[in-house]
Amino acid sequence: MPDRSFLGWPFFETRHRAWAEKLDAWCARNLPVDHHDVDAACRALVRTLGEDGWLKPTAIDAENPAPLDVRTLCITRETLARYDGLADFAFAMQGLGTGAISLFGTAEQKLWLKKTRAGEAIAAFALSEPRSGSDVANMDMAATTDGDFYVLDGEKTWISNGGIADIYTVFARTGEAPGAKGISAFLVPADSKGFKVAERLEVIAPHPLARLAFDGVRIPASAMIGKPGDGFKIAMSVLDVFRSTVGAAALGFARRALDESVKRARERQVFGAPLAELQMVQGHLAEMALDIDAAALLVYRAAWTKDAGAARVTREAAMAKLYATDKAQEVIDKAVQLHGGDGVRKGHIVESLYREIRALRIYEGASDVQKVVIARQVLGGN
Ligand code: COS
Repeated sequence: MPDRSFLGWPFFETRHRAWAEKLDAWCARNLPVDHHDVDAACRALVRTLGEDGWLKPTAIDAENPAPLDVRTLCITRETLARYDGLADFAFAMQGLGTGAISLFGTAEQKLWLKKTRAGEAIAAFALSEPRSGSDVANMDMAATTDGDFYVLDGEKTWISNGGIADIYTVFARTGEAPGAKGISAFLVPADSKGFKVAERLEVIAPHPLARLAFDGVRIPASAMIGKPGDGFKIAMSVLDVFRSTVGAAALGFARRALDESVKRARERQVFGAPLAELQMVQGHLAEMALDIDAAALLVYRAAWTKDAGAARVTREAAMAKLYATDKAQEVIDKAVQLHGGDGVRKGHIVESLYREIRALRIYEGASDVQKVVIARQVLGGN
């Protein structure tokens, strides 16, 4: 039985506990899905999650006016990740891909949110480029004005849901000022002329991922999200919300690794007794449980702080993401060790967790970038 004691912490309200319980039961009935064809699996997951109401917290508009509730996003990611990494991915990208629209979009742009919440449209967040990943302000992609239109030219890469998304939140240089102050955000439908998926990218934990090409993509000025030149701040504000949720997904993977390890330690006989009787094994299990609780405290502290109305949670979110993803990697590595040969056997749950966790220390701001962000906050900067 997974440890649910954290739900008793004062960060949560009754509605969070009820949501977690219902979602857990849903996951037990519906997950994991077959990952053989990841595009088809992802499309089906988005549709089912939408139909069954689980995508409701991913986007806000007049119909769903509550502020984005980061605790609900985190609990959902943690629970889904415990059962199926692809289900967590499908949920998370609906939120990240529409975050800028939820927070800064016009009523017209928000018409898309009804569809993304229902699982009828898939969303993606297109920020990284071949020449600028961690250094966002250095992006090359250009958006030039042409009457009442903008024309987008350039490339985006490592774009999750690239290839299956219906809409992309795209960041491009509009040139109001050099660097961070000359970037704007746009809503670009996948059927825009001149847009194409240049390359599908395969990674160790497969999910839809692509390099995208924009060749003279003409979009109306009304497709701009927020104001000209605000794109960098919009991207950072969205990441402030979703970085904590990456930590929550890592927590879900780590909890699953601990659950599997406890089971293994109880069942596996070694030198005439269960593995669990070896003090060295007990030491590993204790460290895993400790790392998970410490990570959960940081994740839910960040989520609660945002939900309680803080204007910025840059420091809290960076700490949560950094600590939870790095520690989950260590927890899962211990789980692999405790499983011996089975831990590296293709198809074993622990082997898949080992592959799933690695990218979380890179995407939405690598661990190294989180340290830069935390240090700047500590030193009193941005
Ligand atoms: N919320 C709101 N505004 C923010 C912000 C935040 N979290 N972080 C920075 N800003 C503002 C700053 O206040 C500054 O505005 P002013 O000049 O008006 O004060 C402006 O944005 C530029 O900030 P800064 O000078 O810190 O920009 P840098 O280019 O130095 O940013 C980091 C550096 C590393 C913080 C940034 O590039 C980053 O987060 N990189 C990682 C990107 C990432 O996560 N990529 C993954 C893509 S999604 S898979």
